[in-house]
Amino acid sequence: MIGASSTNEIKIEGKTYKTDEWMNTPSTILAAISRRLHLQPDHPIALTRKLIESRFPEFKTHNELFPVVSVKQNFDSLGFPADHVGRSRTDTYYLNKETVLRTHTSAHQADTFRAKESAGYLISADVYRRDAIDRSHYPVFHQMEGARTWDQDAGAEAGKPLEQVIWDDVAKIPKHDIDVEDPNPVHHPERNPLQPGHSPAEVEAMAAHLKRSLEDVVVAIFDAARKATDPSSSTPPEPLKMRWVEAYFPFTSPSWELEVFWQGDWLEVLGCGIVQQSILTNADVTTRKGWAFGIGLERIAMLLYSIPDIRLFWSTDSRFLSQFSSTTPMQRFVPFSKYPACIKDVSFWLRSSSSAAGGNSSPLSPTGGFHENDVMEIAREICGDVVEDVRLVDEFTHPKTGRKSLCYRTNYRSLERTLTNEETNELHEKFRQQLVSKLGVELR
Ligand code: FA5
Ligand code: MG
Repeated sequence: MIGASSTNEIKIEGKTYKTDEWMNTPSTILAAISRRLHLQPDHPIALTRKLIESRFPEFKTHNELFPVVSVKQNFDSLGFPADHVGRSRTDTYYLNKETVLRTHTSAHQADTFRAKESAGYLISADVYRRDAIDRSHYPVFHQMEGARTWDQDAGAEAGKPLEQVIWDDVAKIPKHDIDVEDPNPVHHPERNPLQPGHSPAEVEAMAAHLKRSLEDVVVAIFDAARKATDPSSSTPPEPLKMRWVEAYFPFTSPSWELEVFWQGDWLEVLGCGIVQQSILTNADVTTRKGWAFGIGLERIAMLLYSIPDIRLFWSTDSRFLSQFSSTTPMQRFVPFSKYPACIKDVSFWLRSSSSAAGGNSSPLSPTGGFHENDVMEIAREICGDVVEDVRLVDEFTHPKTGRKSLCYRTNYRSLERTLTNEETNELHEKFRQQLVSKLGVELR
């Protein structure tokens, strides 16, 4: 149950939150909280979660953590610098200055480490972000966090160096024969440094354990996808190609991302790294070191079932839901007929910087700055799931006035039916008008 009242309070599933000028969460987003796709027994997100969980049998699982968290949990506890873009209202849904919808499952790292329940844990949950609109990005999606730590005295107790204890654990991970691209050194002094107190040998062992565990997940997903019956008996799934790339997260070092080749392009499926020791210390876990990862469940489910568009996960159409079951053998997804696309452009002038600096501020961008995520949010607000993607197709600056013009191309297409002309025209007109009223742009 969601309710807003004039007293600047909002009620979400029985909990009351004060709202203030930081509030930027639309009711369409709040409505997603009750869906809990990762807990619906026959939903592909839940089935994907269970398949991944089965690769980590000794890990403790947490699947019911509430999505409203503090800025402290989501950012401060993880060492995000005060000026990190992730904290901005253009990227994150706030209820008030101190309270957000979690942007990632890492928001629960500190608390889960502090509970000291097990050497390994998994957290699956819905997460919320203002982001791009396309086939693999959605403002609400699901992540699974995983972490595994070792006591730094474990080696001494076993009469061998700690790295050897970790390598012994690496040997327990199922082997695969896929050639994985990994051109990066395990650590790099500037780009991907070791932490003080971490020896190169320990980090190499932890990195191997982390990477082998995650490769095992992707291989298991592809094996399941290959075995899945294909009722339409179309082309077989693509051969598996994966690569590791260096990454940066404030809460791990060194850090990496894993990408999988999918439908002609590299798709990022997860981020991971060696946990910053300060997080463990702040969580009162002073004698352990280890790794953490955060995986996008939709991205993995798309690989597993050949689901072509991330919006489908939110569909309540039985032509989608009836294709997934926990009791029958896995089937690849058979797309129902593809309905026609309707492409429309909108071009506009940004407010010139002089007027932006004046009092002419918009509700979404009180500082007068323009952010593409605001365009995305307006499109989602008006069109819901009828918008397939929105992309910048042209950009230029007037040589005399210095004003900047942008052109966005919107692809309107329902997954469930053919849209009428009147309907798309009406949506597009609303979209244009809200760009003006909310962002203060001038249509061309
Ligand atoms: C994170 O969220 C980090 N918390 C991951 C992490 C955890 C790193 C623990 C280190 C240690 P990132 O923003 O890259 O990282 O998101 C992780 C994954 O979520 C991505 O690889 C992708 O699979 C998925 N993802 C991100 N944005 C979206 C989106 N808008 N829609 C669907 N999936 C997304
Ligand atoms: Mg990423």
